[in-house]
Amino acid sequence: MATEAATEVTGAVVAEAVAETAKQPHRLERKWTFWFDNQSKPKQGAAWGTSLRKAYTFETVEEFWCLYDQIFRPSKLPGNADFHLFKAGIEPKWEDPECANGGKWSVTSNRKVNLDTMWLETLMALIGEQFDEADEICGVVASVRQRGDKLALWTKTATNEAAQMGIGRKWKEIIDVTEKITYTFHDDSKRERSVKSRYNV
Ligand code: MGP
Repeated sequence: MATEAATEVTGAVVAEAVAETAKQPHRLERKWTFWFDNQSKPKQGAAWGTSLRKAYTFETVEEFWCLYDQIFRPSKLPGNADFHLFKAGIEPKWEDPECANGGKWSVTSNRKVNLDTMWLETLMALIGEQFDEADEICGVVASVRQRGDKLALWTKTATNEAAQMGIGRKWKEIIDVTEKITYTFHDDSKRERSVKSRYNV
């Protein structure tokens, strides 16, 4: 009898602890920022980046889901617009010191549904710190374009081939892509519009 009562009490305590934990926000390893760039109505002569806006910085799983559900799905974007998720403190620009010597893996998507899925899988992998080379990651960009939607995963040290290849391979698994994907250096993009890829995986 006494044992039964003790079990009941223990059960109640555990249930209360679980409920309490569920109420607490689940903190991420680091803070992340969503950005938005709407170039659908570009101002004549405006420099690149004029329409780029920092939208939200968050650090819990709950905030992430709320922001994702309400706003940050590429299928909600107008044409010629981008969403970005970058580590807080890094701007999604070549000029940012963390990106200046970097580059990006790119993948194109033909269907909106596919872009949404690949974007979400990538976001979860980033905030869940699933890349071994997490320090090398800057962020991800989803772009809606007439000639094909695309995702780009920006990384820090373009010349570190081993790190970039590791990230590229892992990213393909995460987004379930079997076709070849390519890596370009920002330095090359700065010099010319159509750049040659440096790595493929
Ligand atoms: P892009 O990102 O390489 O190609 O940038 P995208 O988005 O496919 O091209 P779009 O025309 O469909 O928008 C295209 C151009 O934007 C580059 O050639 C640069 O002139 C400018 N640009 C892009 N980025 C990411 C930067 C940047 O970080 N800094 C600066 N200064 N210009 C940029």
